Amino acid sequence: MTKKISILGVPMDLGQARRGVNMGPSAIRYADVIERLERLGYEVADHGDIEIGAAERLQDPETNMKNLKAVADANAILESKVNEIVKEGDFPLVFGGDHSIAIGTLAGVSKHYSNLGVIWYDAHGDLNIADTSPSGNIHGMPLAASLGHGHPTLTEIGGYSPKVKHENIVIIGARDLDEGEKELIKDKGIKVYTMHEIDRLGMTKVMEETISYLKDKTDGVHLSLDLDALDPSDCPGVGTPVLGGISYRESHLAMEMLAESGMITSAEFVEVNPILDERNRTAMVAVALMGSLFGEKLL
Ligand code: B3U
Ligand code: MN
Ligand code: MN
Repeated sequence: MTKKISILGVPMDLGQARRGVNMGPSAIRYADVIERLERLGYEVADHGDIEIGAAERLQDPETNMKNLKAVADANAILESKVNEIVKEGDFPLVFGGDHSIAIGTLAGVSKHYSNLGVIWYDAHGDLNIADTSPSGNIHGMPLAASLGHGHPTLTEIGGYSPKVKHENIVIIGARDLDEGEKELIKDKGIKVYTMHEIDRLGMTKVMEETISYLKDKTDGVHLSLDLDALDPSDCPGVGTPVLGGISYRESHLAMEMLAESGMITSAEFVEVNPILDERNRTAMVAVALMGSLFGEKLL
């Protein structure tokens, strides 16, 4: 892993309906992320937040997608910033914002790899397209868009599609999937570790399998970590909490195993909503997990 980390905040809340997730980047910084990473020996450059335009909160009448243009515009800016960071040889570490920003992050990262792998750590699949989405919220669509499914306004960000292949992704922590998402998973044979497999196999085995599944066929791996993957008792500050999630301890183990693997080349931590949180706990969990991802050890 490179020793230089470039942080980018994306105060985006237009991909979903609840206010406050735009303050996620501030909450994460407030939880001392820079100090924590510097203590591990990294050089950390904070590039600040990208600007999110004020949008009319409108359901696009043609597409059933909320704030489509504003979400796409922000992701186009994010794509170019992330692209620059990777070009410089730095590790891009992106703070959300809602999960719709993964479209721009992946667009900026993926052009630098011929076979990017993606670990999608989430209670949800984020595999909806407008027709299958129950909500019209774009934060439920970024993985589909990155695979090339859905509206061209989203799939073509960065000027190319797809950003990732179906066989190069692993979803971990799923426990709330819509019907269309289930069909896509079955149809394409997407690798998913639901809570059932995590309980049954244990996180050690899940991560061993994930790492060996991606290791030989990818030349870089992006970690897209939605804090709602964790149980709401550990991470209450998220917009769509789902009971029965991954524990704080299991998540640390997962991050530690990824650190040992040395395979992660970019990451984002999304859906931290300080308004719904208890004393910034969810942001503090995010920062603690980043510590483990970047090699923090007790002894
Ligand atoms: N699958 C639902 C709910 C959802 C997706 N992502 C989050 N919630 N965070 C949807 O609206 O697409
Ligand atoms: Mn998500
Ligand atoms: Mn989620």
